[in-house]
Amino acid sequence: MRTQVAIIGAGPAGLTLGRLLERAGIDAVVIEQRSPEYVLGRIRAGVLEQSAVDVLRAIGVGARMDTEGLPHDGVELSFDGDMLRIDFEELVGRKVMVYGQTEVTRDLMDARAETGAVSIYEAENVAAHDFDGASPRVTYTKNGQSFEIACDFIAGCDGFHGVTRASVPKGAIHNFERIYPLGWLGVLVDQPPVAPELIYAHHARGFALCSMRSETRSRYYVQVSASEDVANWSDDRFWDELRARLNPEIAENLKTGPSIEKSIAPLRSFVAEPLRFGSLFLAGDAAHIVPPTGAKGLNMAIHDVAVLAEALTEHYGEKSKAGIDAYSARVLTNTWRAERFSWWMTQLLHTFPDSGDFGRRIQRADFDYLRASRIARQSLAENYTGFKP
Ligand code: RFL
Ligand code: PHB
Repeated sequence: MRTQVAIIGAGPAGLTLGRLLERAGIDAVVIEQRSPEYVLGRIRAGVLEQSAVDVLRAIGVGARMDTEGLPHDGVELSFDGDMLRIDFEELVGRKVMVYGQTEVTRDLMDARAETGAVSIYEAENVAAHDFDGASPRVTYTKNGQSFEIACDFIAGCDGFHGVTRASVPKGAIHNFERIYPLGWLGVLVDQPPVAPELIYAHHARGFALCSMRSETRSRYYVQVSASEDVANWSDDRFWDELRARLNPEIAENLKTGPSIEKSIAPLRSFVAEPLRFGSLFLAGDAAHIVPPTGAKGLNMAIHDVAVLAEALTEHYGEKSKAGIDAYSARVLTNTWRAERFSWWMTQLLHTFPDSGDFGRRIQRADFDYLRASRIARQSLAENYTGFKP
């Protein structure tokens, strides 16, 4: 088989890129190691920035998001039960859209199915070759048979544990990383959200987040240690711990029920540099990871592939290499901005084993500064809703 762009990975980055290229008349194939059901079963992000919403609308997959998504004008912070609302609309004139990653993925999959775009699921032993030379190709096996796709470009959209970044020679790539000694234990429940907006809560017992997927489905998280085993957390234990970390009046309104999903995600900051190696480009979680506190990962993935699609469109249309050459630098500028914000939100809101009394007082001072200063709140709002200079 031959295509113009071989996209490895059918998460939000790969599928959005596929759609962007399809719209630009560029031929692409998506190669994914899991089944469609497995991909849809991963419960992850919930918050889209305006720029991500704009991309999804522009590629014709925004209809369900616009009817079922929940536009939010702000979020609440809670510090040992003291509440502070960050009013995005009033501070920076922007909103965010609460719409699950699962639904974004489903909409993109449906769009591919409708146009007959080629996706290969359950591909094993996927490998990227010769991206340094003139004949890049992707190989894989399926049902015991070997396949090869010759292409012009390879898009590494295969997430943090994918093969593309790992196939770059060690000396050609520099990784920046911080691993936090923390994880988020998340629970999905068919109950109305405890409050109309998201609540990010700092508490001496640890961070908690109240989020949602719809008016009848809620998503909650509590900070746990990185080595925690999900099997130690009965639903009752989870609800007790969540209540203990929230403002008591809010905790009283919490509607609990049997969890329909429960999992632990580790917290990590990671950036690879550069993001282009000959005809191979890294995008999304394959290129960078942020702790989920700033709700940035999915938004960064959509940003990356929008830049990449523009560069490839320029290459095929105007025969210009400028976009391709600028890809890594453009994406890294946005990446480090989001890395800084996600790191800052994480250190403000979590409890760390080694921060001590001094660290806790600094966190409180940070919260009090937000309470007292419109400029501080504006900075948070600007970054959370997606700062693009
Ligand atoms: P994905 O979604 O990991 O998709 C990569 C795909 O590549 C496949 N793959 C391979 N395919 C072929 N061959 C191989 N060798 C392969 N290896 C892997 C995988 O099966 C998968 O289908 O990466 P992508 O597309 O870059 O998307 C990134 C986002 O998924 C991620 O950044 C977000 O989920 C992060 N995130 C959040 N982001 C937000 O913007 N807002 C949020 O509110 C938010 N909350 C979160 C989050 C992530 C979380 N977890 C679990 C890490 C909350 C959590 C708890
Ligand atoms: C979620 O709804 O899963 C979610 C929301 C906000 C975050 C992280 C996750 O910062």
